[in-house]
Amino acid sequence: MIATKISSLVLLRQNGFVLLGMKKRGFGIGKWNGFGGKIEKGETMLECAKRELLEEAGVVAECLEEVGRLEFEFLEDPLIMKVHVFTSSQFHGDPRESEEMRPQWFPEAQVPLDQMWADDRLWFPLFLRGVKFKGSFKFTNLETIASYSLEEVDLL
Ligand code: 6U4
Ligand code: NA
Ligand code: NA
Repeated sequence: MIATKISSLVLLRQNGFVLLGMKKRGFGIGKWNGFGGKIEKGETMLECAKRELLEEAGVVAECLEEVGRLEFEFLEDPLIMKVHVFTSSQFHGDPRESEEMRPQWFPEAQVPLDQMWADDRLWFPLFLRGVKFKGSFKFTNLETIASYSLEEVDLL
């Protein structure tokens, strides 16, 4: 049996800025990333995205839109990670630091791609252009992609 882990990832945008969080613990520690986490029993993907954003950044998003689907595999690890990427430019509350994340707004032209997951370098340009995307990435370790596919799609 192949185990699958399903998680959300939320990237808020406003006035030419993107909100990222410095991950303070757990998977991806030390990297800037969107906010998100594993789906819980009985919850939809959208509910998961909204809950994780509130828990990790203290922000309530209105009308999150799903813009991307990503799949990750690591060499010699049978687990497949599926990540649903959401965005919104409408939300309530000022981002505040949580136990998991330290939020910071970055100008779209100065997203710290060298301190993010290696796949972000590949799909962030599509995200910033506002197109939908699907990608699949095989990592050899936490920093290196061995092979991948990435495409723009009309429907996810
Ligand atoms: P919980 O407690 O569910 O929040 P956590 O370990 O933070 O646990 P997890 O394992 O679902 O959550 O993944 C952490 C977050 O990082 C999710 O939002 C998905 C995201 N993520 C994982 N791999 C990624 C990758 N290669 N590129 C990327 N985001 C990734 O941009
Ligand atoms: Na998380
Ligand atoms: Na979480």
